[in-house]
Amino acid sequence: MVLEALIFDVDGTLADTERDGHRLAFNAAFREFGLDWAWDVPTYGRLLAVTGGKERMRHYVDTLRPDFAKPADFDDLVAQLHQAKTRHYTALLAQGGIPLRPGVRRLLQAARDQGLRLAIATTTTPENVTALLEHSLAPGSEAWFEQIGAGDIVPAKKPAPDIYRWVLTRLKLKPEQCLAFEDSGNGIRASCGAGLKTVVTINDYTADHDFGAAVAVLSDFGEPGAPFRVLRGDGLGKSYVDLDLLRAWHAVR
Ligand code: XBP
Ligand code: MG
Repeated sequence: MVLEALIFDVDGTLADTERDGHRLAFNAAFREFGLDWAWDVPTYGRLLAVTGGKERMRHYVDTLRPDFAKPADFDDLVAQLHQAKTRHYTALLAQGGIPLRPGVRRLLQAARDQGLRLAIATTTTPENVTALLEHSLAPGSEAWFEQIGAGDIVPAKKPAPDIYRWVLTRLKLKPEQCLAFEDSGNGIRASCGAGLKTVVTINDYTADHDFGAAVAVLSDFGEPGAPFRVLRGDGLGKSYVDLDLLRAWHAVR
């Protein structure tokens, strides 16, 4: 089948947003609310096992803060904290805080030039996607993506396949007509669960996750003069990901 569309995860895939983005924004929200919660780098790595910011905060309290006396309106508190966190995170992005990962801009531009359709399937909040695209990709670049599946649009977040299925339905495409791009174990369980061939670019938080189902696992997409490392799969002698390589991976049986 012909490759028609590329579906991208956001956090960890388009940009390294977790350690120095989301984590800092959570901590700023906790301080704003006078809470003594503070997520250091290793703790946040463990908390990433739970996708979704609201879900992650609840998981933190349930597993690591048995001492915290939950107020009767705990769900409200979580919702307010999450709104504050989103405000801190989008402000950080507006300051140009987080660059795209190597090769992301080039690949998106090449896909557009060649008429491949683009979409997003992410666990994060829609405002965060808009802010990242606007400030780190290009003003107005949200319009490059035909469908943006984000946040609470489906109740079951990754590793459930629902967000990918939602995007596929809206694109009116079969999984065999697309490639997905992910960076994490939860992400690839979601994409592969929806029947999508998946290319993985790892990061510090996800390097030891199980990517056995990936068609290729890479250090990053690479750039001319800044080659990627191929950790799994066949790089076909290339030093960076281009559309020919994506089409070759898409054709792998
Ligand atoms: C991203 C996430 C999100 C963000 C926070 O996962 O796990 O929870 O860390 O987002 P993926 P919100 O890359 O698999 O989509 O705070 O906006 O929920
Ligand atoms: Mg991710």
